[in-house]
Amino acid sequence: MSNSCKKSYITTPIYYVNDVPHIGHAYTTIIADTLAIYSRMVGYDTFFLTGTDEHGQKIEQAAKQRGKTPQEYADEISSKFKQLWDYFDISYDKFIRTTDEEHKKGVQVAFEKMLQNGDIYKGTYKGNYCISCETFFTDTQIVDGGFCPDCGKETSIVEEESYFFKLSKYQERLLAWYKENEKCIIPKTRRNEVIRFVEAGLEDLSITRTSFDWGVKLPKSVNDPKHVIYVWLDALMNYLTALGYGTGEEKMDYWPAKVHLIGKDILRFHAIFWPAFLMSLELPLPDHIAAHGWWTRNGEKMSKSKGNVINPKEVADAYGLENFRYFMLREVPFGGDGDFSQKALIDRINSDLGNDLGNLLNRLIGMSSKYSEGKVSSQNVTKYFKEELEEIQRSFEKLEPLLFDMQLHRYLEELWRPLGIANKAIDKYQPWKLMKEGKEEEALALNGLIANILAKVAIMLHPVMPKTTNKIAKALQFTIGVESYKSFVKENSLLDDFTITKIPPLFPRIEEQLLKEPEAPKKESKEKKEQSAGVITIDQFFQTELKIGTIIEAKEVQKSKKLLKLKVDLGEEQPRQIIAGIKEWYKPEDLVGTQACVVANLKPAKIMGMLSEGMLLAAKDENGLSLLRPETPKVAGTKVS
Ligand code: ME8
Repeated sequence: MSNSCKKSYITTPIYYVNDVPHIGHAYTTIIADTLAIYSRMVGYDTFFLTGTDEHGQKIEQAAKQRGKTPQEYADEISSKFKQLWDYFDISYDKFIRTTDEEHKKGVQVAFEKMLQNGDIYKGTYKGNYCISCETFFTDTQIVDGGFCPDCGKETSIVEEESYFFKLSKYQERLLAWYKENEKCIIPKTRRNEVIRFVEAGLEDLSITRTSFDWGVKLPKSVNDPKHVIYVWLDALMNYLTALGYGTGEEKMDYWPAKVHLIGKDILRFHAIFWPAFLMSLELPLPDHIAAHGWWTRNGEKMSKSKGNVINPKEVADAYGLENFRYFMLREVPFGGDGDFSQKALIDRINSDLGNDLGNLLNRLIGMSSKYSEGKVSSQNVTKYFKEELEEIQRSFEKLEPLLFDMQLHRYLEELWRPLGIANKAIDKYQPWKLMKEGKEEEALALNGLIANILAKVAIMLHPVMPKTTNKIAKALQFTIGVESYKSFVKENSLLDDFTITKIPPLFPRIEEQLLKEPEAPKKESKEKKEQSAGVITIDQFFQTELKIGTIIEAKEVQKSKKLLKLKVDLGEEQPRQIIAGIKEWYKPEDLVGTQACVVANLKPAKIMGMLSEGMLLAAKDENGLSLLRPETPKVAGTKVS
């Protein structure tokens, strides 16, 4: 950890209110929550921020589609995010909304400051705009002549008067920052990616829009009411306005952020625009911008339209919130993509949590009840298990730097090593044998070793599984917090003697998937598919009444180059009048007495003011048009089938 301060400011992205929270949002928030709990436990004065991003054209459109005002719509979805985080016991200190008055004011103050510093100028912007990503793309960036390189949706050309931020001015300073601060962007590969992007050259950034309304207005001092501030400037500023920037500064001593936790999709905004804005505002830059990977479903991006979105609440309700937290952090190396599967989740619960951790506690409860009426003592642990204790200590020393380096899966992997040592020690020393052999002191010391390992692991696992580890601590008669962290983890102290409290198994075995797999996107019914492929049923065919008609009269239609007026006998009381566009290919006199196939149940229509009571069937190719006729004469009115 850098020692810049004893403060620790941790943020998640503020989520767009155009969609309800899903497993991806939960992942970011759970990582941030883990870091925040850890931060508090190790004694940092911590401030954890999350919230919602509510302005912009995308939100304006989403609201409109639902017949709501943008504010009504934003209120509704924002509260869904807040409710979910509350349900998940996320330990945020502030939930910010970009529609908060203080935030809007803070954004305007920042705009004024950038203007004063000569970093904003007025110009015209023309570019390919993706509403979904709220981003302009250059002609070389767009794909297939007009599609967004990020989300694949169609972009539109937007030309408008705009204020620009002099991003290009900060190119060199940004590069220097990346190069001098190895961990400013985590993982390293992402940092390299950003360096390459910036080295290729930065263009100034359009930071206002005139094409819609739903955003923060420019400060009054600028007096240009048709502009609203670009959503990304508005959104990024939340990290400062949440601390009171521009409205009182009451919490600005938390700045700079220890870590901005984000998904890889929004790296460019955080790693390029944001530090440049901060430089312009003459503020220090964050310690880390950490970009994690993508959660997919069967290898595919999750989206509502594909029907493969995973609802994090359902997963947490079915499998246990903290098991779900553990799974997400353990399963995927930070920065990499991960595919969600219930099977993998069940394996982690049964194996890592159930076998390695839960069973160890059960065995300790069992053995200490049997051998010492539940009494556990650390007294002879060093005497018998010095080597094991040293090995454990080395493991814990390795743990510390891993969390803020975002090596969460390695952190958990490393944390499982002491559990492995404990489980192995039981198999190796076989306390039941020791007891039989009269080596009671050694057997009880082994229980002491196990209890101490469990206590230390519980403390370090606490940020990931707060409630579960509190239960373990309760069984072992201690409390997890700054004090116990200091004494058991930092100073390697051992537990005072205690009598174990029996608790029910923490991780009951899961035998089968508890959630129905989301239904595959609804398949079109066979019939529907055939219909759309142009296939009809026999019944549908017979809805068309086809008959053989005898043409008994044919006349030219005055002033028409194409039409002939025919009288056709369909075996009915009266011949029908049919207006046919066949004049180019047939002379009236040649038609009389011949037969043709007629659509007999067409709704009569008026053609050039004349009633037409049917249609002749004909085939036309480059050689001309031919009426379809029976090979040999048929009685007028014969059905065609
Ligand atoms: O981008 N896997 O908001 P957003 C992992 N408002 N993480 C995912 C994910 C997935 N499939 N889907 C979403 C915005 N996320 C802006 C941010 S910040 C100043 C403004 C997570 O609602 C991930 O953290 O689209 C990603 O960066 C974030 O949600 C995007 O949320």
